[in-house]
Amino acid sequence: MIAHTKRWTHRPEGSNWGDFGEDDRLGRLNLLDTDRVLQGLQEVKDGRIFSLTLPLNLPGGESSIGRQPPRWAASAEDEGCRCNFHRPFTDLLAGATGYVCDDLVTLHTQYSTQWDGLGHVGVDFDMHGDGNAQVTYYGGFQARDIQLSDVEGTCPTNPLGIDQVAKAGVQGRAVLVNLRSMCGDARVVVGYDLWMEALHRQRIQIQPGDMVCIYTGYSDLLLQVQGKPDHERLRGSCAALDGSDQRLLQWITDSGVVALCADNNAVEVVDRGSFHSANPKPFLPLHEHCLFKLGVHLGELWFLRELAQALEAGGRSAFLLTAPPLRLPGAFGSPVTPIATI
Ligand code: UVW
Repeated sequence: MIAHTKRWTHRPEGSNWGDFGEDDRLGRLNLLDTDRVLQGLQEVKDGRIFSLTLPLNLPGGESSIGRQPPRWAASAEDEGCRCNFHRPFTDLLAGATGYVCDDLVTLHTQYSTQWDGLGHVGVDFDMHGDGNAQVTYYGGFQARDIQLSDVEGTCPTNPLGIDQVAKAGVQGRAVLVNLRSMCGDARVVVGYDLWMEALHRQRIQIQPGDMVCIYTGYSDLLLQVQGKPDHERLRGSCAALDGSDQRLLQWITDSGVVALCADNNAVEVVDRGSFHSANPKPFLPLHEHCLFKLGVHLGELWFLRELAQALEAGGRSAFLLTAPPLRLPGAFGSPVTPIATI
């Protein structure tokens, strides 16, 4: 087999690999420079802030791909979780007074309000044009570059880890597209035409470097049922983007957006029924386009209702978004507590 000195020699058609440097790990987040932060600050008019997170124990129950709600350890000191704890930790502290509460929580990083990291979705791709397709991620990182640790309980090796994003910070101008006001609460598959109609009707000007939040009402349904989601009903509810619409994907490329953050579970429609091994196609085409080709991060299950209402009342759509993930080394995604300032 030929040893290649560069990570890749052919980039996927329509991708931007290499545009931010050969060893880039941030994708379009590179566009969030000081100018973008200052532009975001210009959208702050009265200083109101909105927390865009759900309670992290929602949606509730096990997700369709096996993600579980956060689990607290039993409140026993030797399991690491302390509640109203008063025994001194060491003999040196004998006689010290006071109580301590602290937590041990096990959580699926992408169970609730989250960022998908660029290492979340890979594709079989022949990046040297030698007929040898390999599992490949953004920027030509391969399966061998992204591995669980041999030491149980320690962080994976992942050059595209979400910690890169935490270190860079995530702050800049964002706009909210209100699909609920146009589509209502029924499942509407939003392709390029409907998307452009929403932008036009809401007079939204998207600039390269913007983060885009997409309000559909899905998280409101989750809040209503308080941890007991009816998956059948949810599948038939609220708008979601049509990842199979090539014109919509091309819009994402051309617009220069940095991130797409929706209040639904996958940004795009998750097609469960039309796969055939004779004619394979991507399970999540918008994920592949954004995470694998463009380095556009995806936010999912954000809580956007209060922000959407405030922006609508003010006749505006732009705001300052601050949304760093946890600096979890090598993680494939992360919970996030996004803050909108308007
Ligand atoms: C999958 O469903 C695989 O991912 P996500 O949560 O990003 O939609």
